[in-house]
Amino acid sequence: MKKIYFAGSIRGGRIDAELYGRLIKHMQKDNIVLTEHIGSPHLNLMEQGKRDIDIYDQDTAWLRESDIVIAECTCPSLGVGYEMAYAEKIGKPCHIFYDRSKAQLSAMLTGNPYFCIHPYENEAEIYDALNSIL
Ligand code: 6K6
Repeated sequence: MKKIYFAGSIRGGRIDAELYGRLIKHMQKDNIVLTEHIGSPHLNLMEQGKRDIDIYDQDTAWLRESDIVIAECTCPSLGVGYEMAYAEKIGKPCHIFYDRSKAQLSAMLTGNPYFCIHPYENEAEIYDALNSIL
């Protein structure tokens, strides 16, 4: 059982929120996902009243606590990009997924051999990859 930090876009746009929810549910079968709120359809309401400084402190603490970082990067997000760099700095294994028909990932990620990059064409490929990673 691994502690997973799952990263996905919030203020960058919520178009893939349902996908995040399905991925989180899949990973939760045998693992702990520290960031299950990322898949919530009610995130806007949950966000109300939270101070950005507390979000930053909590998320960086969870990154340090995690065993592995999994990111879905099809929808570009500054926060997720920051988290990838933070995870690299503290040496966490980092797997990045994106839909190759919808997005071109930043060269700052694809050009860095530290990251395990998984371009996919359909959702089933993500579950296969997650099963072998976890
Ligand atoms: C959500 C649910 C309850 O409270 C909230 C408040 N917002 C955030 N909570 C937790 N993590 C956040 C929040 N906003 C951004 N993040 C982190 O940055 C997440 O871990 C995401 O992976 C990433 C998204 O960054 P943006 O730039 O798309 O917001």
